[in-house]
Amino acid sequence: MTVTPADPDVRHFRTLFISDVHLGSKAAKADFLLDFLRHHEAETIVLVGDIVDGWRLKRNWYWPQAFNDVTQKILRKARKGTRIVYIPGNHDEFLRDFPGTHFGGVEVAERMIHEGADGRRYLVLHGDEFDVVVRHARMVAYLGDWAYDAAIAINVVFAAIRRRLGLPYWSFSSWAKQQVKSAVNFIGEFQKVVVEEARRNNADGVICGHIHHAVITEIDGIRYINSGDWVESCTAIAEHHDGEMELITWQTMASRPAAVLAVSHQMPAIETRERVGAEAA
Ligand SMILES: [Mn+2]
Repeated sequence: MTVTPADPDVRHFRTLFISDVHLGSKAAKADFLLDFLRHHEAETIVLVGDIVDGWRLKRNWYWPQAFNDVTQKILRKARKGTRIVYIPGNHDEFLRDFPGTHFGGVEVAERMIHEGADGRRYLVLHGDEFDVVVRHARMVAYLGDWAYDAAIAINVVFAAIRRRLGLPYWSFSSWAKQQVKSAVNFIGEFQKVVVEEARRNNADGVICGHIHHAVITEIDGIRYINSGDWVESCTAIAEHHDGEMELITWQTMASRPAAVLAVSHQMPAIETRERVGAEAA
C-alpha cells in the first residue's frame, strides 16, 4: 500500500465497503462518491454489488463524465496498490459470468469471507438472491428448508427470464417502498434471512447491500452490516485498523470550501428487528 504524506483531509482505513452506486442511472450520486474516494484510502476496497446498473444502460445509455471519473479513480487506486474486490449484484450480474477473474487489477468474486482485524469473520455478498424468500417469508417459513432452497433457485430463474425478455430486474427497494406500511417489515425480513445465511456459513457477521438501507447492528448474535447506497443516502462502511466498523454518510462535497464534513455514527440502535420477531414468533 502506498503511504501518502499525511494529508489531514484523507482518512486511512483497513477496508472500505461500497455498494449500490448504480452508475448508468441518472440518480447515481457520482460527484459525492468521487469526493468520498478522494478523502478515503484503504488497503482493501470491496464493491458489494450494483456498482454499474447494466439493466438501465441496456435500455437507455447514460454515462456522463462523472461516471468515468469514479471508474478511473477506483482503477487508479488499484494501480497504486489498493486491493479491489468486486462482488456483482443483480444490476451488474453480467460480471457474474467471470468469477475469479481480474480486470484492471480488480478481482471479481461471487461472495467472500472478510477476516476482520479483530478476528471476526464476515460473509460478504450483495443480497439479491434472497428476494423471493423475503417476499414470501411466511410461506417459506411454513414450508421449511426445501422451500428456502427452492425460493433462491426460483429467484435465479426469474431473473434470467426477465433478462431474456429485456425486462428490468424486479426491484426489491422500489417494491418495498410501494408497500409503505410494511416496508419496515420487509427490511427486517431481509436482514433476518441474510443473518441466517451468515450463520449457515459459520460467520460472525454479514456485510451486504441491495436494499439501500445502511446500518451496523447485531441480530440474534450475528453482526449485520449494510453499506447502503449512492443513489439517495450516500453511505459506506469503513473498517478501522483495529477491526471497528464505522458507517460513514457523505452527503456534502468536502472539496468545497467551508463545507461540512461527513456525518458519521457508530453502532446505531437496533431498528427493525422487534417487529419481525413478533411476526415470526
Ligand atoms: Mn441489488
